[in-house]
Amino acid sequence: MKLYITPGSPYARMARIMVLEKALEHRIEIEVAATRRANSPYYTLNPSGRVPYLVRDDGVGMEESSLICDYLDRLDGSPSFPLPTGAQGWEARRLEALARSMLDGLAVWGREIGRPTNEQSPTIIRHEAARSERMADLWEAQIDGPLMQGALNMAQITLACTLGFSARNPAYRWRPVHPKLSDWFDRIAARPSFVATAPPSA
Ligand SMILES: N[C@@H](CCC(=O)N[C@@H](CS)C(=O)NCC(=O)O)C(=O)O
Repeated sequence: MKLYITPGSPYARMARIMVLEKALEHRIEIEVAATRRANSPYYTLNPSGRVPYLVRDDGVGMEESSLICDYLDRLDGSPSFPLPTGAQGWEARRLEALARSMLDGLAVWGREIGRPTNEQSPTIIRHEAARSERMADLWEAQIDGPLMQGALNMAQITLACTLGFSARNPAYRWRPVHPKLSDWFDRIAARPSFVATAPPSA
């Protein structure tokens, strides 16, 4: 199978972390895709042009980090990150959705600052910067919960890839007033799968 990524993409990073956490390196080849450029040959493979993108052994391609992570987790028939049942399952999905919501905002901000300066929108940048501050405040209050402190799960992977995106945006400084979140991030960022997939600095 082939997993298409870019080294700086936090969404692709989730899939790359899953490959490492599940020890699937022998089954999944990682390919760097040429995204965000006119007429990239990657578009013939994946018309949306997005990463992550997993081309399965049967030749079928799949988008969406959450779908790809779930697929990779179940490849060996023994999922390591299944959703808990009952109320805990809803809590896990609630937390994962919160983390993804924060990441989606940061991705908009990241795209904006990637444009030529004269095409950037200060309004969008202000809006996303403010959203990211509110979300970091929320996480500072939620990070002590059992699902964020317990065994690795998709909510933790999503939040850690979100916070790690600060390497790509120097203006996204969430650490100073969020000491608990900062400690939590440092612990999870030390895992080999996170170290190996750390995004290059902008
Ligand atoms: N909802 C998607 C988002 C994927 C996404 O937006 N990826 C970005 C990189 S961070 C991308 O491929 N952008 C290329 C483009 O917009 O053309 C997921 O969770 O996989």
